[in-house]
Amino acid sequence: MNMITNHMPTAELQALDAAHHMHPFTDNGELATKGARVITQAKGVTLTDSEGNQMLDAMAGLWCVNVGYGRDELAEAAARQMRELPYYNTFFQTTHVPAIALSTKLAELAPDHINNVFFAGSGSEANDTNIRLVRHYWQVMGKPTKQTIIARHNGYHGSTLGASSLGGMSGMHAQGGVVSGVHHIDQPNWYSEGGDMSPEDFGLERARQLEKAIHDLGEDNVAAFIAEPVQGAGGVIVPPETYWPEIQRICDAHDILLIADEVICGFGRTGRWFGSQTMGIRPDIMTIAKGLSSGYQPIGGSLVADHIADAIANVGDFNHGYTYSGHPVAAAVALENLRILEEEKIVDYVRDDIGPYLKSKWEALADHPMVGEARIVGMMGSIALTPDKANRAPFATDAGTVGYICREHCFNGGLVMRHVGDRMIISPPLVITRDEVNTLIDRAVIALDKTYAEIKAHGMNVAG
Ligand code: PXG
Repeated sequence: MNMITNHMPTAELQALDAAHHMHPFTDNGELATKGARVITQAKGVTLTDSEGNQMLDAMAGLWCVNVGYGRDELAEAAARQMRELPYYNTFFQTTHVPAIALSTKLAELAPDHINNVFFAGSGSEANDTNIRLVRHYWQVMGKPTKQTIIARHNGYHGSTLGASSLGGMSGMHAQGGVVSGVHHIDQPNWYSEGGDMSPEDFGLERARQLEKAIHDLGEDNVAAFIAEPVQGAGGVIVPPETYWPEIQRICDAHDILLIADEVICGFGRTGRWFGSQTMGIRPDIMTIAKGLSSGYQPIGGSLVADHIADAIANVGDFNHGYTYSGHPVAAAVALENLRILEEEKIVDYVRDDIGPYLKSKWEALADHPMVGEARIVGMMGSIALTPDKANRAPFATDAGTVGYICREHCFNGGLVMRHVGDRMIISPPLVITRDEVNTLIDRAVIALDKTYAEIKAHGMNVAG
């Protein structure tokens, strides 16, 4: 049975959307004149819109549909749980089976030193939890001045005020400001910022900015460092190999908590359960969301190391929590999603099979005359567009102009590939097949060729 809204003409749906729906990260006035694309169905890696067009979703929604669309088991888990117990909270000394089962499963999957989870409804909420958690922890530890959190420019940690303050997106900070006590250092983006340095030297230099910041702020004032193992929304920035070991050394040497924001990297995206494992780091807290439920339900959380969980137990309440912390339906769906990931060996598939296959195809895109680098870890990849490969130069046009042209060619050619500035990014469902990867690459090449032809025709293929 079709949903009733699917019987309406696209133009009517778009008009109602334009009249009443404020979209995230969107100029709603501009969108109203254009009309939003209406997605009506999805199966596997394929989206269908209200006009019947099909597109290969190389973004897994918003980096989250790890097991692909259309898994009946997840719908059934939700329906079952809704009938049995649609809602109850986990405040006031109560709990319920889905929250118990999911927290137990997460403790099993997480690194050995991490055995507790504080649930939230999203990645943003979880990062807000982290701010309060680490500050509370240091107070309990008798070091109340350790309150500042160091984060990175061009990092993304969410859209609530706390999470956007941790993030390093200046366009967000300009609208609504930031909370106090967050300090940003530079990102390990060798391609754009490495100049003449080798990637290895640059990785060390950027990591040592953390040590300098700790020194400048005073070790007694710094609570934690937060970063994504591989930056996602910032453009899939893969750090040089020297970066993370040096960051770990610095956090250990200065008694700084390490928060790995695993919202994108977690649950198989990098070919391990967590991006921290791929990067060889030992975080004290891991932020999770997205792939935790493959996006079928909104749920996030903070995975918390034993030494923190133990320290804040038996010292009074942690005055924090959300109505939907550990929501039973979301938890039941997440648990079923983890069962699918585990039983179908999807993380191994990424590490040993489809990840290496995609990598070989993706890295070959670097041969295209407009591609300055192609990077990929597991199932998250990016290419940098450039008019001058040898010098990794940006275009003379405003950043994002060429990327946007390329994205439009992708969409019109049946491929959802996003742009961040002039980087094109992918993060497909982990269950994508080899045939579908071939289709993804074929469509990406067509879009690159069309973009290249278009910018040359308009005299835009020049360095700025
Ligand atoms: N941390 C990371 C690393 C994320 O990527 C969040 C936290 C926040 O999660 P919630 O569930 O509150 O959205 C994210 C979210 C983009 C884009 O344009 C990326 C995200 C969200 C919206 C847009 O790539 N990531």
